[in-house]
Amino acid sequence: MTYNGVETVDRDQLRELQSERLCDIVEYARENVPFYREALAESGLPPGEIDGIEDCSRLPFTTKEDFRTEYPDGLFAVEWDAVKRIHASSGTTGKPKIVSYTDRDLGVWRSVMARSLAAAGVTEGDVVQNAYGYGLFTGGLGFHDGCEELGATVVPVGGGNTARQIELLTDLGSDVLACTPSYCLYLAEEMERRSIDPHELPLSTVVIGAEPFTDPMREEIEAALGVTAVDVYGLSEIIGPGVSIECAAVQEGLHVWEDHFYPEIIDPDTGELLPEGEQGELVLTTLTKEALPVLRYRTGDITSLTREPCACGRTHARMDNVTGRTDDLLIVRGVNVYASQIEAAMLDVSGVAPHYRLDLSREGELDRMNVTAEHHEDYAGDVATLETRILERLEAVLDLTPDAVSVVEPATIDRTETGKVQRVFDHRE
Ligand code: DLL
Repeated sequence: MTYNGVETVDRDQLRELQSERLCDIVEYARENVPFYREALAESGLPPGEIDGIEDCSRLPFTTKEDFRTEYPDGLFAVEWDAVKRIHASSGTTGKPKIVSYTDRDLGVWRSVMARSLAAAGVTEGDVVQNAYGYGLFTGGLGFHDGCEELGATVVPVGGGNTARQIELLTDLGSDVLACTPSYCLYLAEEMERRSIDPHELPLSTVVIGAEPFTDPMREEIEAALGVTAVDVYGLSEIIGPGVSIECAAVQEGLHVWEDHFYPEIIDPDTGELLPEGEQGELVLTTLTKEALPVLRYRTGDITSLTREPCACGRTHARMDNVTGRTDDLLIVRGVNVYASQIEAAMLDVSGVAPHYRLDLSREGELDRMNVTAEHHEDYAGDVATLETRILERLEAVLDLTPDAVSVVEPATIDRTETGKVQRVFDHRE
């Protein structure tokens, strides 16, 4: 079921709306953000030059670095008294990116989150256990507001506190669980350890996002909990969760709410626009943001786009599941590989559980890669065989021979109870 008529609007009408909004947001950013005034002038785009959505690719990019140099509020388009909320996203290094919202922005966020939850199959009467972290991270409050807007019952438990999570899931009979995929797996494991069978609970849907996961990982989650896992995507710089989501009805790509966020795919090396269907870096432009309008933001996330109609009836473009980021590319002895490719290849080997870590180091001039993975609880074979199978699979699929593969007992590798999981440990710097 759709939440808002705009989700199924005719594509010509959608384009018209996008064109109008793009022209307005470009002039708004020029007038109110000195950074954009300069960037637009440097790009040779005088006022009035942007005439429609087809001109979007003429605009200059905004990068993560721009958020850093303009820290904390250099990209804001409004005075502080109009800012009603702040969130932040912590990078791995340096200062966090500070993002701001006016009342109207918070309204847009609530409504795109409500739409997203409805697309995931959540309905008014559902109980949603929100295990995304509350605080500066956008996950907790983003989901919270969206649930309220939709009229669902929100259980604001936040991240971590696994014993409490399980107790609430059981006692309240939550219908929906919202959390990261890695935490979802951890909860499933802990339930098994406590002899609680998730299949006997009313839980039917998990809404997972905030970090990459592969299809085999999703299958593990669905089988362990007896649920449908729906992929939700977003980022603080654009709004938070609710930029795009899969429709539970079809689950072939994530609908990007194009009336508010305009997506493009570029070649990350040249910056050139790529045609529909090709994989590249996702670039997003906010069409309606007041406090923090962002033009052509280079997300670093790798995906592709399609505007083919979806059987669910929604007309908004769909992006592929994000399994990697441009800055996650590992170069190991000259071979380019993403952690997600290693994950997918390993999980193809039966008996391997979706808990692993990759350790990269350097010996003299040579890179070393050690892979550690757990075997499944019910794996009855010997560990050495599994290690060989993983090694062979990685060689065959990725052309990469790890220096060591260790298969360890279940529940050996550290779990992440709050925040985003880290699986790659690069000790080479
Ligand atoms: O992670 C917002 C969010 C919260 C999304 C809850 C979904 C659920 P940031 O902390 O700013 O915001 O991190 C954004 O996380 O650029 C991606 O690299 C990654 N990411 C987010 N969702 C997905 C997803 C939130 N579904 C960054 N699949 C993004 C893969 C994702 N990666």
